[in-house]
Formats: sequence, C-alpha cells, structure tokens
Amino acid sequence: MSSLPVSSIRALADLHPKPSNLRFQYGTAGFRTLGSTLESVMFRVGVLAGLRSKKLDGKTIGVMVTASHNPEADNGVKLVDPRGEMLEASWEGHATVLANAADTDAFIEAVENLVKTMKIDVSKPSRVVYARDTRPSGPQLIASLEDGFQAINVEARNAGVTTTPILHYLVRAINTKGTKDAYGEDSEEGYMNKLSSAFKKLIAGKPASPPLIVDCANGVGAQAAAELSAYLGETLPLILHNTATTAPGALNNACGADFVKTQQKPPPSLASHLKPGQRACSLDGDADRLMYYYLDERSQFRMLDGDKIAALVAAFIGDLVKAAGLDGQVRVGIVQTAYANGGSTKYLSERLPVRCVSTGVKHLHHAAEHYDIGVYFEANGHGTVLFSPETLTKFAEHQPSTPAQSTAVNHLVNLTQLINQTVGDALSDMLFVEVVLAHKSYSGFEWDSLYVDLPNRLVKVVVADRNIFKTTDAERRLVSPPGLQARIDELVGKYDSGRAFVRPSGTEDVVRVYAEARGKAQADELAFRVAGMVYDETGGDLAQRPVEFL
Ligand code: G16
Repeated sequence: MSSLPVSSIRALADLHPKPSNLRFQYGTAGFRTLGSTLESVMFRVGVLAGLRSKKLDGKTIGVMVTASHNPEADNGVKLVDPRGEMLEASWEGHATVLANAADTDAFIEAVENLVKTMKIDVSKPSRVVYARDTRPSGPQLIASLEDGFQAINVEARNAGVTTTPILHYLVRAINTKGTKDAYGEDSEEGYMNKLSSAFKKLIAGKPASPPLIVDCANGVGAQAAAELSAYLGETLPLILHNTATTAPGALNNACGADFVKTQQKPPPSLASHLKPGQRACSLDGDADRLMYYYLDERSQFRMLDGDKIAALVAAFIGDLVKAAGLDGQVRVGIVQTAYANGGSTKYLSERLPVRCVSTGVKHLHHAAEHYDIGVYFEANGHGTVLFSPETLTKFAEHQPSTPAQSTAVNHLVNLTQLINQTVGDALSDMLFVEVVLAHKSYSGFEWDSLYVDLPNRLVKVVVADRNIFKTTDAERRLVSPPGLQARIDELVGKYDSGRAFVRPSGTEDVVRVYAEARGKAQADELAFRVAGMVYDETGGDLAQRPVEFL
C-alpha cells in the first residue's frame, strides 16, 4: 500500500506558512475572513479535499473559493460533498484542525492523524472540481489551492470563474454521470440548458412576462445571468444591472441581496430604473441568494425576501401535488430559521408542517431531506426545494386519471429539473418565482399580500469575543453568557408581538441581533436595546459602543 507523499507535502507546505497570530474556523459556510490571510488555509484545504475524495473512493469533491455576500476584501473557501451538498459536518472539525496546525511539521502530523483515524486508503485516486468568484484575491488563492492538490496528486478540474450553485451542480453531475441518477451534463452549458428548457416547458402557453430587473451585485452572478439570459431569449427578458465585476470595490457594495435585506431598500443604482409595479431582484456575490422587491403605487419599497419566496413556492407545490392526485402520498414540509418573520411562520404553519433549525444552509438542507418535498428558505434569500428519490419515483409511476392530473404531474416533473437540488441557487430560484407568478397571474402586489410581515430589525454588534455567545433551541435562546437570556426575555415581554434573539455570526467577526415587534419604531428600539445589552456584556466602553445598524 502506498503512503502519503510526505516530502511533496512538506516542500509545498513550506511555501504557504500559517500566519502565527491567526486562528481559523470552518464556520457557517466554510473558512471566511480577510482574503490576504488565507493562503495557508487554501493550501491545506487542497490537501483535505484530496483526502476527502480518497476516503469516498475517488468520488469528486467540490471546492468553491468565495466570500459570498461579504465585502470585497474578504474571501473564503467551502467544500462540497459528492451529491453536491455541503461538506459532512464531522469533517468541518478536521478542516479546522488542519488549518490551525502551527507549522509544516504540525500540519504533516495532523494529516497523518486524519489518515489514521479516518482509515483513509491513500492509494485511492482523488478527484476535485474547483471554482472561484470574481474577487481580486481569487487568482492567488487558487494558486495556493492548486499547490495543495499537487502535494497529494489530486486529479483536479478547474471550473474557472463561476457561481457557487453552478459548482455544486457540477459536482453532482460529475458524480452521477452515466448512472440512472444522472443529474445533467457536467458543464456550465449543461446547467444553462437544463434550467432554461425546464423553464420554457413550465411557462408554455402563458402570456409573455414583462422584463425583470436583476441586480447582479457586481459579482460572478453577472456572468451567469448574462449567459442564462441568452438561453431564455424572449421567454424572460432580463435587464441586468450592477455587472461591473472588475471595478475595484464594487462587489456587494450598496447592491446585492444582503444590502437589500439588511438595509430594507433597493440598491441606489436602481433608483431611476424602478418604476411602480416593476419587478426586480438582487443576487449576492456568488449568486446563491435571491431577494425580490418592487415599488408600490405610492412608490414605497416592498421587499419579497426568502420568507415570501417560501410562502409563494410552497403553496404552488402543495396545490400541484393536490391537483396531481398525490395528496396524502407526498408530504410537503417547510424549513426555516429563527430569522423567519413571525408573519411568515404563522402563515405557513397554518398550511403545512414547519420546522425551525439553526442558521446555515447545511442545517436547512438536512432537515428538508426528511420531507417528501422539502422547501427551505432562509429569510436572507438562501434556499431551494428538495424532492426525495421516492417522490421522483412516485411522479414517474403515477397514473393520472384526468388530463388535469397529468398536467400537474408534468409540471412537478419539470420543477424537479428547474430547481437546483444541491443548494440554494439565485438564478434557479428566480426562474421558479417567475413560473409561479406566471401561473398565478400575480404581480408583486398579490404575492406580497399573501401575509403581512411583522416589522423587524437586524443589527450587528462588534464585540471583543463573539465565542462567549452560545445558543440553544435552533439559536433562538442564549445559554451563555449566563443571565443574559433572562434579561432579554424580560425586555421582549414589554413589546407587543415582541421577539428577539442573539447569535454569533459564522461568517463575520460579529454578533447578530434580530428583533421584531408590532410597530417599526418598536422593532428598531428592541433591536437596539438588545444590542446594547450584548455589547455591555463584553465589558465595552459605553461611550464608544460600536453598534452599527445595518
Ligand atoms: C452563509 C450561509 C447562510 C447564512 C449566512 C449568514 O451565506 O450559507 O446559510 O445564513 O452565511 O451566516 P451568519 O449569520 O452565520 O454569518 P452566504 O450566502 O454568505 O454563503
């Protein structure tokens, strides 16, 4: 049996020393921090991805270099498992250990330990497909990642500059190629073809859609949206904005899904383009989140976030299941997080089973897999719909007894092609929303009227050490620091329809505070007061309390 190529690992690891003063953590969406500090992490992730592939008998693992909605100077890396889902949670710890080994010797020792404890047969082949977003730090970080691949002889396929969801798609397509579960052609064209053909079938016979404005966050989604637009042609005219992928400092700056969600307003760059009634949407920096919005007749901004998307699409799927005659045989369920607006949870739970899980796509994805059709969306616009393998078989074997049933089953089958089953995908979700709007003849107004959002506020607090904040109950309650939750509860009790929670971010060095209440001013006040409690807890100087409202 061959052994680890230690001398090759050593020679290349020496080129990427770990900064001695930094500690890295595989968090909500992989490693994420200032791009300039990440070279050693990238190299080590390259080695880890190779080992993960060997452990899984040479199946292809994905590596995405992106910091998504974060500022342009940040970067990050996340690993994708063979079915296109996020890295198995138990390996996140291994990733963190490898990333923090102090020097080359310690790194080699950590790799040897991992090989031993996980019983990895290093003679197996290892295969990886990797990609990056448009961040300026990307090329250099990719070079470090490639050194990691080289160190342990990974067969690596470069998918270039592309979106996170396309990379996830590629991983699943590569691993299922030639099998009965073949997911699609393993290329970007394969992805575009799959989505656009399903979309065209689903809207056949519907009146032509008015153009949709798409804010591409000046990120990699601009490229993919332009390509998709060419495939869609007149079936869905897209007007792309914020496509300056090479303009320094432009990425996610005053634009993109996170800006819209947290500022609760449209990107200023769209101001002169948004007319009352005009539908628009924003992608984030790696095109895995989607926010819709429109201006009402009084030119007031109306946001259609992940919760509104969940309400729209879950009801549509539920109706199709009934119309297909599969009611009772196929269970549709919803997964949300604590950030879901109380209005949406009330609306959805009156119709379908709803579960709340911790923030992070991996948590939502796994919970959604427990349903026959699992709809999951984070309020921030990250989400998708999963169809279980048994459900796909039911669709294939179902004998419709009326033409209406037959049409409904066909729509469901086409939806399984339209919706990215691997991860939240802004472009796929956008097409799905457009299908539902076309079928229901809804404008933004009718969609928005499904339920009324409770006013809410999201605040970040910069603290000395966010790790002192520990949560339970799907991150809805704090267990540490001691006593803080009781004080929050007491305060929340004073607000009509009040709700608030505190959790440390897994992608930024901040603590997040969410609050909602009957009135806007009350929600703002509650968020601000809880944020103040959080800051005080860390012993800060009140006069310089660095609470930033988003
Ligand atoms: C990532 C995760 C999301 C999460 C978001 C914010 O999104 O994939 O599930 O909601 O970070 O996480 P946190 O509040 O822990 O910072 P993205 O789009 O940045 O990859």
